[in-house]
Amino acid sequence: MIGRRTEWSLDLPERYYTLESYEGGVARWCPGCGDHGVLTAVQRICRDEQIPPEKVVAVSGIGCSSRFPHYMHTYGFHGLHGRALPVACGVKARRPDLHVWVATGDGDCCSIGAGHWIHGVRYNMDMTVMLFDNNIYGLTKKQTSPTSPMGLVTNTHPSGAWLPPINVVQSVLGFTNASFVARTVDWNLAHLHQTLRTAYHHKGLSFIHILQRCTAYTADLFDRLRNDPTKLLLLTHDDGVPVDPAVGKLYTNQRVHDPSDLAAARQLAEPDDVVPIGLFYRNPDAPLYETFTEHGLTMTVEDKLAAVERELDRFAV
Ligand SMILES: Cc1ncc(C[n+]2csc(CCOP(=O)(O)OP(=O)(O)O)c2C)c(N)n1
Ligand SMILES: [Mg+2]
Repeated sequence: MIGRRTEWSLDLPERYYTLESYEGGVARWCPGCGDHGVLTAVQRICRDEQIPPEKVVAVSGIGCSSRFPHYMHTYGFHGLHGRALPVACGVKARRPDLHVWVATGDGDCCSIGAGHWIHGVRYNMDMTVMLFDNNIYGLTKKQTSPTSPMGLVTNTHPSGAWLPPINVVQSVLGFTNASFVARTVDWNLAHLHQTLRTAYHHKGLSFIHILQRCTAYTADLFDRLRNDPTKLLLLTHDDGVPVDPAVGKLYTNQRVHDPSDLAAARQLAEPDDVVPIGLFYRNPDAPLYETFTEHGLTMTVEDKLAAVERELDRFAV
């Protein structure tokens, strides 16, 4: 036939995804902001796992950290303030085949979004939730957040934050049906990467509390932890976050912690001068809400209409 060569094949070559496959717009976060490292870690995990970009959705609320979806060359949803988790649960309910990364801030999650925080964790849908905790409202320029330490001078509390901060890890460990709770820091990229990778492989909602530097408003807040590595307690266990040799060498203050032990996890989460990082708790048997929402996903429109008709017929007089 004219114009058609029989030796041509329409089979597409196998795709290999590089870091660039996941890179969206140029990140407009400040130089030195901890958010850059988290973004890179997520892109690296997507590349290492070779997740097709069209199978990834980044979901967020509002805040500096919530600009995350713009910088991923995947599907994304930059939602409303505090509403990252309801959007993410909705995506997961209809499209359980997609991997959802949720980016939320300490204001977004623990203040206006606190109600959704409790129920999102309880729904335990398979997604990775990253709380970027810079202890401040960054985007709106330095208001007290629920995790601001007492005495922190902010625009809403010029004489110092008035109330004790919410303990994020302790709170999540108190929520019903929590299935994966970890903490890491943005300034140790190896630990950050391994924590997010472990979270990605968990089936259920993995919640990661990330201590994140804001160079503009809370620049020196984590200096105490950064300048003295013994102020961080590295949690180790065969079922925990794998310890990179360089991380093990830097953080000599270590403790073997079995992540199936909820009581021990809660004790570790108590406020202390020394801050534990790693996996606090994991329960692979916690029920997942998508086992409920998956019902009927494969039904055709005709099947659904027929089911509705059948139900209505029961009330026919
Ligand atoms: C309903 C609503 N209330 C208030 C705001 C204003 N607002 C935007 S971002 C933000 C706080 C952001 O802080 P955080 O979640 O910690 O994110 P960060 O900027 O620190 O990453 C606030 C109060 C808003 N956009 N919508
Ligand atoms: Mg914040």
